[in-house]
Amino acid sequence: MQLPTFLTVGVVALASLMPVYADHELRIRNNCSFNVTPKWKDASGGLRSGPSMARGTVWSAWIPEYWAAGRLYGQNGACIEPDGARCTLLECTFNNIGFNQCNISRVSGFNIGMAFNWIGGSGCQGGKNCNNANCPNTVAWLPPDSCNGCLSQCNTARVGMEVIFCP
Ligand SMILES: *[C@@H]1O[C@H](CO)[C@@H](O)[C@H](O)[C@H]1NC(C)=O
Ligand SMILES: CC(=O)N[C@H]1CO[C@H](CO)[C@@H](O)[C@@H]1O
Repeated sequence: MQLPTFLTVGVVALASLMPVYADHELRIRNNCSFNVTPKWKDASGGLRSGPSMARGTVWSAWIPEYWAAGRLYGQNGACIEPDGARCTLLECTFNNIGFNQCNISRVSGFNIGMAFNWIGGSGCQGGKNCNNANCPNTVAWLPPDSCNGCLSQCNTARVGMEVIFCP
């Protein structure tokens, strides 16, 4: 059914007035000696991109609550878009408000080291640091399917996340 134009415009206007519910800061720090471009997506969405980041720069994006099957990687020319095949991934699931889980993954490959920490939050588990292509399954999910405490959980709504490229 085709909605009348005035009704469609009204619905879109109403939606844009609704508050952005509970976003998470995604703070990215590039510590690599070369430029890296952060790329991220979720199960439903297209690929999003930050700027090409020089060494020592920090940049933030905001991702929505309920970020389901979210993933992020640092594009340095090695990653196949949109899913980041061949590259180190940060994978997260925020299916329910305040129930947030992330892990670094080498399942698709490894291009650069990556570390991950929650920003603030209460009772959060510690961050993870996979700074080389042989990092163990305590800090990253390894191929084909091995994780030994590599998940990190933080049950605080709106908690932020810091990702460091080349920690
Ligand atoms: C940045 O990289 C250097 C090595 O190049 C390392 O010694 C340092 O700890 C890293 N800093 C952060 C914040 O990860
Ligand atoms: C919570 C979450 O996204 N976990 C992911 C950790 O990495 C493995 C392997 O890449 C994924 O299968 C999980 O979904």
